[in-house]
Amino acid sequence: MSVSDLFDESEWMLAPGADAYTDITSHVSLDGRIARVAFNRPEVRNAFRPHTVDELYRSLEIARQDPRIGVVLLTGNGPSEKDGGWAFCSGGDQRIRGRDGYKYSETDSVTDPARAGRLHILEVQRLIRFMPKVVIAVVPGWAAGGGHSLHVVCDLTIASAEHGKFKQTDADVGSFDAGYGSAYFARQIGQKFAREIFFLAEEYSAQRAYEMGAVNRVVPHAELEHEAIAMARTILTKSPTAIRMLKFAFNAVDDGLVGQQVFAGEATRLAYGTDEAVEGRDSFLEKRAPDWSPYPWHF
Ligand code: S0N
Repeated sequence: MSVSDLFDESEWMLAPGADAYTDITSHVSLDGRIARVAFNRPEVRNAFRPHTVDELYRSLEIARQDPRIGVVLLTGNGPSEKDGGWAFCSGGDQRIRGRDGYKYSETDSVTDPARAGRLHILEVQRLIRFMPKVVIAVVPGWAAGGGHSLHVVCDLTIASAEHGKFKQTDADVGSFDAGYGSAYFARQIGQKFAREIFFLAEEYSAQRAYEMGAVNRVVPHAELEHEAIAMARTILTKSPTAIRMLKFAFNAVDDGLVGQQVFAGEATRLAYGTDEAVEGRDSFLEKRAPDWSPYPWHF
């Protein structure tokens, strides 16, 4: 099978280190400016096990640190060879979840107590949230459970009209994302809809999710990745600094002091680029009083 039926090989090259991945695929556009990271376990609707999350984190971190990349597409490969089903991600792999910790794989009988209660998918959520690049959830099929939460935390969502489906199963399986997956989701689409989606755990089409404000665009299945790349190309025509500051401004109001810290760090980075800040540094190094006279008290 090729990477995915929607994957256009002529657009992509392998990302650094990607040939070692088993649970995901990771590519970069030929001009190096867009990353495509995809769950690659279609036989389980792209559920993630701890190893999947490790690879996901690594590939996203590589994209974060690549100064040419401005947009990341997060998606799921498919369809499943078993039944033709499509998925973005169906959340945590229920076969390896245990009371005492996580097994390393579904065939392993040993659990690792050091992993008990460790949900490092939340570290991936934070990486997406705080990455100064635009992350687009490209949803070709099911976004369920922890997979639903991942789409929520992405900056934008584009979904397949025919196969895109949304369902928050957390309460069905005794799990709950009480952070971005629910509370921030309610900020996005409103309290009543968010509570309905969690409390009833029903299935929503891409069109219905769009009407609720959870999805930006619904496009024909065959066009999904091309449309996502087109969105990315539009974003790449914009000022990187403006996009970065806007993302952190959108985040700040919901992220408390961490949000303020991230935004403030970027403001300080901008200030360090001014002659005024250079004068402050130089006066210290030259053991003299700073001369602020060229710098007005702007109004
Ligand atoms: C996605 C759903 C709605 C798709 O339904 P559909 O199309 O009818 O397909 P199925 O026949 O159900 O599935 C096809 C095959 O895929 C397997 N499968 C699907 N999802 C998972 C999964 N999450 N884990 C393991 N296997 C999965 C099916 O079993 C089936 O296999 P076969 O063909 O062999 O029978 C539907 O599949 C569905 O509802 N899936 C479960 C969604 C879910 O509840 N996810 C977990 C929710 N919680 C979280 O994600 C939070 C994260 C988390 O807590 C965590 C993190 C790491 C490790 C574990 C966990 C954890 O959950 O505790």
